[in-house]
Amino acid sequence: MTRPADDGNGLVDLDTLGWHVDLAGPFQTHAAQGLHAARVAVAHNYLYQLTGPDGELMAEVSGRLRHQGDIPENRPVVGDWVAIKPNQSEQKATIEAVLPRRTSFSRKAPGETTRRQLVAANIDTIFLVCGLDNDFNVRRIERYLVAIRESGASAVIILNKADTCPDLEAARTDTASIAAGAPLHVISCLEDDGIDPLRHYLTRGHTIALIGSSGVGKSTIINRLLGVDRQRTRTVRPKDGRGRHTTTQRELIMMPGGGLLIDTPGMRELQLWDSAQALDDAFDDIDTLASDCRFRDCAHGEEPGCAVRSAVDAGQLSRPRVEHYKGLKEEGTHLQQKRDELVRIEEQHRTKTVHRSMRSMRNNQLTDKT
Ligand SMILES: Nc1nc2c(ncn2[C@@H]2O[C@H](COP(=O)(O)OP(=O)(O)OP(=O)(O)O)[C@@H](O)[C@H]2O)c(=O)[nH]1
Ligand SMILES: [Mg+2]
Ligand SMILES: [Zn+2]
Repeated sequence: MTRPADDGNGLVDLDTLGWHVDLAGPFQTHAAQGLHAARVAVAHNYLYQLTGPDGELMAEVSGRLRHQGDIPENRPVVGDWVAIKPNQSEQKATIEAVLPRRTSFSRKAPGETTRRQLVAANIDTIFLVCGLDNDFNVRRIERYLVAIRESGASAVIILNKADTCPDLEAARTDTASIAAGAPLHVISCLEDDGIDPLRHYLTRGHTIALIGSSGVGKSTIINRLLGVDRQRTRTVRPKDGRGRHTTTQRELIMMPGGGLLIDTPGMRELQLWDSAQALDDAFDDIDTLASDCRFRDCAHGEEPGCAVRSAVDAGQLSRPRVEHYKGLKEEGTHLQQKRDELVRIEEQHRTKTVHRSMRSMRNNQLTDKT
């Protein structure tokens, strides 16, 4: 961890670390049991690097929490506030509870599974970083904006590698048209251009996570803001311009002048999780028009009286954006069906187990009587 101005003993206060007034209530019962508060800086598998008023500690979760951790969402993630029992002499601690999350960025876990994966918690702002080289893709930005909306954090779009882009104005205009109110920064880490305005977001206790594909320059931005090459970076592959997945863990970094940054590994895919409401919010231009469609459940296809289609035909709305919106909606519906199916199977399994144990209890009672 990089330390901000501390109390002279190397210890950092809660507010500097992003403590929020809403946590005081939930933490009270833990404080009454003599537990302390700390924040997760790095989450390894069942081993956590914490930072807080007790300094930097390695921690494991308590047996009780480990049991609850069978549900992945209950496991602490980077950015979480936790209640700990510190063991100062060994610079270790036990995590007894995860405090309620104010915001959390999640996605569908990669692969065939129908589970949520929590990426980071208690983030105020997400820097959505895109490269203006091969990575540039407004549809991908739209997708990320939905996930950010769902997280509860606010989005800031950063187009990096301006030095590689032959038509910056076109990239800026295309992005601004889908930004849905998110501030947009066009920067170049290579030429040290546009970095300073990003410092305005680094206020005391404010947590910012950098997310985006591999190789877009997330770690480079952190290094520029820090003024030292703390995070490892690596060139993109010359063959296709893709990143090499250099950052391998999510890590909370305190900025010397205030604020906290979370570096994250580049994402290969971002599949949306609870997206229905967030999707309508992030595409509120389409959602607003949809209220003028003749049918309430209009799918904006061939239906008569479709206000969305009319707007596209009149050149007031981008066709690819509408198609993408429809695609994301379908993706959400499909995922919801799979999740409902999973709940049904798990319910069936639970009922079977209960019946089996009731039957075995009855048999035992009969045996006792004979
Ligand atoms: N041309 C150019 N290259 C840049 C710029 N910013 C970063 N890079 C280069 O892009 C490559 C990838 O940067 P990283 O910071 O490692 O990217 P990352 O997003 O952290 O990637 P992962 O950790 O794999 O997710 C490095 O070689 C950087 O030097 C820029 O503004 N212009
Ligand atoms: Mg990185
Ligand atoms: Zn319609």
